[in-house]
Amino acid sequence: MHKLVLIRHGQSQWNLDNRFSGWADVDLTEQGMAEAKEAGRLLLEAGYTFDVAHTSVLKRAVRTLWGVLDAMDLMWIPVVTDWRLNERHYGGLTGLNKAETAARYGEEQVKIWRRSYDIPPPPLERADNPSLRDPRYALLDPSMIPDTECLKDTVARVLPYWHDVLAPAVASGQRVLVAAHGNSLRALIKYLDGMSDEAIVEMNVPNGVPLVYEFDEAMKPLRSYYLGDPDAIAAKMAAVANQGKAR
Ligand code: DG2
Repeated sequence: MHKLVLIRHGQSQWNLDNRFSGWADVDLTEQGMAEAKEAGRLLLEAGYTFDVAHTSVLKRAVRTLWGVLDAMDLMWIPVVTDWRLNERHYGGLTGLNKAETAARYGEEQVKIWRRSYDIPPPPLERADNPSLRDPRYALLDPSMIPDTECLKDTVARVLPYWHDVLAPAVASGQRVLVAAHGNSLRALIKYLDGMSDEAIVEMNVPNGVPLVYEFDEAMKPLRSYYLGDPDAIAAKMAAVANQGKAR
């Protein structure tokens, strides 16, 4: 049996401020780093170890990975960063407050922008897209850099990373940890769990909680489960869902 551990980064400054983050490179809060360390402690206590770790090119995920690995005394393992694990690009919503956006456009519209499978938020003007001038994307063909993304678009870049990089590593017996984001993980989870476009709408990923997947020898997912207190995890998931409510 093979295992894979996924983790959404701990609380970021813009999670705390309730702002759409997407590709904006916001850092963790103190609570976010504490969540990362706690996740590492839980993994260690449950007997997990890792041979390799993968994360996005955004510091909230990278720093979460550092916190988990530090708590596990595994800072020496190889770490791969890849833009395909980045958060879904939030387009013209990037930086806006989610509750204020709901008050202005309605909660239904914000839920469509946050959770619909194939309706993207309004795009950034191409010329205003800061990622085009960001050195971390310099080697990327500019046509790959989005101005906005719906979950379907995110699936289209996350799944090749799964098929080409992550799944072969897990299948070869490597113990793999992935630190990523709410929606890049929803893209992967949708695929692994065979969820419909409708079912994924109601699925929210809590910050800083390890999610374990078990696979058979043919890499068929057998089951998945979060590590930690179920009530606390349910409360974190509900808090994510409620971020789109007008307050
Ligand atoms: C959040 C997810 O991404 O937001 O981009 O604002 O995981 O990087 O904090 P993350 C963002 P929602 O889709 O849950 O609103």
